[in-house]
Amino acid sequence: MININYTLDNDGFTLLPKIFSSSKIDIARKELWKVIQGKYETGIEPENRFWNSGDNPKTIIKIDKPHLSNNIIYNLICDVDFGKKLALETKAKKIQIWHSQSIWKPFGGGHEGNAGWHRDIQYWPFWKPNGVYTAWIAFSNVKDESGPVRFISGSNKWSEIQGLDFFDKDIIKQEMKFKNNINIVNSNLKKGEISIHTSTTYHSSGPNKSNQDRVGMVVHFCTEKSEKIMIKGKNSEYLKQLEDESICPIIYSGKTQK
Ligand SMILES: O=C(O)CCC(=O)C(=O)O
Ligand SMILES: [Fe+2]
Repeated sequence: MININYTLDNDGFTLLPKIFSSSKIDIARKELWKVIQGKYETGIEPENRFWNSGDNPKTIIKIDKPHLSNNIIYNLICDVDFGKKLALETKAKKIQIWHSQSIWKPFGGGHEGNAGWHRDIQYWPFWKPNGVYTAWIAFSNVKDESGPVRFISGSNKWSEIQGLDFFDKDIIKQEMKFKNNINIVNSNLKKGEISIHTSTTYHSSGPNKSNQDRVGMVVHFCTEKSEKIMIKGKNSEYLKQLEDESICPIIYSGKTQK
């Protein structure tokens, strides 16, 4: 259920009403499945695959930048109302998508479906934490039993906890690093609804105990307030892609709305 009281500033996340129609989502979900199966309509491979045909069909399926491989997915995340909503919520004048992922969690996979506790900024050495966010678009109805993304309210203000990782499926062990009295909120969304979280908000997701796959399209975006960090080595040129809107579309460019 949507609780509009969670705010990016106080809680580090917010849950928003439906933006995408169910029919649009259903179409995009079918296209996403094609990308997962290795069928690339544009002829372009996604940036990275953490699952391939023949792998365990019950484990979490993560594909990076599926929007490169399919125009329906690309067009969906460029939706004008989506861009406006992200700008409104982040009080930004410009919204540019710089990365995307699909996270498909099959039902019945137990802990294989887990995504371990992490904050997104830990994977982005080239960004300062402020002004970079993640939107999660529900491609299926997500309930307590589906293994929803869950956020620790207020963890956007915590200092970093070492040793946490998305790919660690041992969530119980990870949670021994947390203090008592943390407030974990399930991001239960209907198909077409979205959540947004800041780059420093801790989140994870557990097993999908429902009888339907839980499917999310993850959109990482920056704003005019985002600041780059110059780094050396492998990813030193990563953000050069921002110059290419076929990879990093600007989906809102206008006045501040709040
Ligand atoms: O979909 C999930 O379970 C994890 C998503 C995630 O890590 C994110 O949206 O940043
Ligand atoms: Fe994440």
